[in-house]
Amino acid sequence: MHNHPDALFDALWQDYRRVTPSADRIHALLAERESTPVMNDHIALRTFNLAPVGLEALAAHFLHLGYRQGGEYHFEAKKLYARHYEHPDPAMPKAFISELLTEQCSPALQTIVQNLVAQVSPQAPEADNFLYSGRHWALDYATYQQLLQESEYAGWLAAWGYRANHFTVSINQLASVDSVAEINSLLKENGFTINRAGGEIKGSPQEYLEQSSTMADRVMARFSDQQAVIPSCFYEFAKRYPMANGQLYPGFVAASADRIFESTNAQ
Ligand code: OOG
Ligand code: NI
Repeated sequence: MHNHPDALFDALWQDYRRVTPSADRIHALLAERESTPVMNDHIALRTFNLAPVGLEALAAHFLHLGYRQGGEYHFEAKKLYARHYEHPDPAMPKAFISELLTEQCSPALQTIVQNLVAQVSPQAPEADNFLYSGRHWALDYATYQQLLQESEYAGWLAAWGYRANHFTVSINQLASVDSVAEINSLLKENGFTINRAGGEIKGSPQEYLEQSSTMADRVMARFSDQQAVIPSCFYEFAKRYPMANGQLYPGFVAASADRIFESTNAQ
């Protein structure tokens, strides 16, 4: 496992930008306007709740780096459970880790997913590079389609495996942009597509968190029997507000997160 968060986040970013060209372009657009580096609020990771790849196996990489467990979140309709992890140094990005509750899914999905996870070597999740190691299983296009029909999340995860599902720009740290509404205008002026599920701005100052995201890029992915253009990853933007004690809200908002998951849906 990595010994400094910067090394982990740099490696995650290099992998993510390769499959998310729009994030790379938006990052450049922002960096050009800013005199200090663009900071990340959080990243998100996805997994199945099966050994050896359950949420805890991913979280171990962050605990090793001095992160602590934060809030937990339930998504009943999507059959997901999530937790966030935060570092004592608030400049370090948070990690939002979710897992698919496979036992709540159809027997057909369970069989497919058990077969995928059985191909993961038991030692793999402890490797330095696990969180950006991609897919650990063979997957044909028809199986991908079958998973997608039941769960967009399962399809995405089967196709892309272990990597940052998104990075999130911290609007609080930007000098040239003050609000989610402003970021959204900038994105639209530059031709990017915003996730409109539940409205372009998710959350509110009353919930201490406002967010928006792009829709995932569509890029060529390789399956065992063919290649196909499918949704990859997206870019997110977050503005946090101070709570009564003056500290910025450190958590997530389940109702907003529920719609942000849909940024990887087929458009
Ligand atoms: C995570 C969606 C939730 C947030 O900021 O609320 C989220 C995902 O799509 O894997 O990132
Ligand atoms: Ni997010």
